[in-house]
Amino acid sequence: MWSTWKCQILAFLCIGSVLSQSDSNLDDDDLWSKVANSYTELSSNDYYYAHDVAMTWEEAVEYCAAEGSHLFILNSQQEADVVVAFMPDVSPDYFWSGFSDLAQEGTFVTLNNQTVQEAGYVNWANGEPSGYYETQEENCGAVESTGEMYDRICSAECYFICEHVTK
Ligand SMILES: [Ca+2]
Ligand SMILES: [Ca+2]
Repeated sequence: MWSTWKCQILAFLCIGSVLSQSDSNLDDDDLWSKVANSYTELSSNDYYYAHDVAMTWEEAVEYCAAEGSHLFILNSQQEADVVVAFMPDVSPDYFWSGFSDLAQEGTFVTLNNQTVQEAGYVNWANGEPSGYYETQEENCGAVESTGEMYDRICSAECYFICEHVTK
């Protein structure tokens, strides 16, 4: 439980200047073409970038979208294995992932509106999803460097990994 608290005190960076308003009328392919070189292809046509700034879950969703990407979504054990190996050695060692139960309490869906079961990877940590931390709701998805899944307070500021699948 201390790691949730620790995550919240990582609020040391301001993202306001990172997302450029002028990019808002570019489509995903244009956005992606600007950042593709900085991503790592971990499996065929599947690219990732681990951002070393801590943001809230919704800010991280927007940040990835501004790169023509999405918060990473694990679709198989094989993908989990390569992404976990790719995770930088930071503390706390978990990363925002593209799933939440913001729409319907208790039903965790990905940013593509698939349940996590449909997406293909379910590996909750012991006692997760817990729903609450003390009195605060936990609705946003994170994956630890063990590959285990957590729900976390959405306004906590955490590191995150963006994923881009090429067509
Ligand atoms: Ca994926
Ligand atoms: Ca939790």
